[in-house]
Amino acid sequence: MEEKVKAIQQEVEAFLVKSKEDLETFRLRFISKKGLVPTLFDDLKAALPEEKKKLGKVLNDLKQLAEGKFKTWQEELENGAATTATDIDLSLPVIPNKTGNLHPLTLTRYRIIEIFERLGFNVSDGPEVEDDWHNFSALNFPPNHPAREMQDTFFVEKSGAEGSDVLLRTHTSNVQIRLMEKQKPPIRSIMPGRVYRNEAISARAHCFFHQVEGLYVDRNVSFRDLKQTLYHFAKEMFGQDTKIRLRPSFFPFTEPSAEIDISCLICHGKGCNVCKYSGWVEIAGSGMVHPNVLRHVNIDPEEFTGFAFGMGIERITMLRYGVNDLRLYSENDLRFLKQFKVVIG
Ligand code: 2NM
Repeated sequence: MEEKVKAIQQEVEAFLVKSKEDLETFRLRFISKKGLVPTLFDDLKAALPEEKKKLGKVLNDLKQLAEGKFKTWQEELENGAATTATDIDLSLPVIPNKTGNLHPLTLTRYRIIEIFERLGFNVSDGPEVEDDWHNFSALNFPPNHPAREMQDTFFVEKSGAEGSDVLLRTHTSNVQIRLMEKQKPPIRSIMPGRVYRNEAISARAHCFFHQVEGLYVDRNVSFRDLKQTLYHFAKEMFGQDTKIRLRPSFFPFTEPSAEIDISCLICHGKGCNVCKYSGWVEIAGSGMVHPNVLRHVNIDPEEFTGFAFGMGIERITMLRYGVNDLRLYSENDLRFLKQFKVVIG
């Protein structure tokens, strides 16, 4: 009898339950009225009186073991948790996914490039440390323009000689000038890049930020090409029901010039604090390339015309994702950066 008990105990201990079916098999085999453990109690009645006490205790222990196991498994299966009998412990913490992700400004830059590449624009690049000629003079900035002051521009070297100061570019238009110097029309190109301005850092201003400028120069390029191109861009970027509005503006390098607004994405024109209750938000500056600029790069303004535009990547990213502080882009706080995890491809 003792051996029989031992064998059954070993079997109970080795039994694996992974499903409700397993559990029922366990119950029928060991616990149910005709199961092995109750049957042992029947056998106990026939045992010798001097053995009864000892065997009774052993049997009670076995009964408790079997019923205890049954109860634990039953609870685990009911809670949908892993059973202690499986190899996989689903209660362990997950292995963290340590892959990085693209910066939100990079995501926006990629999207802008994608939209313009489909229209036949290519991407050009140029230096961030620039001379005065390519950053100001060639772009028709007059000699005493305020942007040329120390308060607005970071100078690397101030030589005093006209056109030769070295500075950190204040816009990516320097790349347009360099491109037109070495390539003649047709030109259809966009220039994404970092630019620098001597500004105090706040939620709305930073001493460096990112722009995408665009340039299209050919015969018969007109203002309506500009308008339709930026209308197409706005719809691709912000949704097909986006409207645009042009407001007259002024830049030294374009004439005429216009500021481009889009209908407010947040309130759809009803009025909110993103559009300051106007229903419109500014996204870009633009205009027809000034004839003086074309002359500076030896392109005949009688033969060729062009349009140009510039937009801030930070600003477009703010509208896209609801970012409300420029400083977030450069603080490298992972709690911010991790929110832009996207699956590419
Ligand atoms: C802007 C707004 C309007 C611009 C003009 C030129 C060039 F070189 F063709 F004259 N490049 N970029 C331009 C025009 C930039 O940024 C707000």
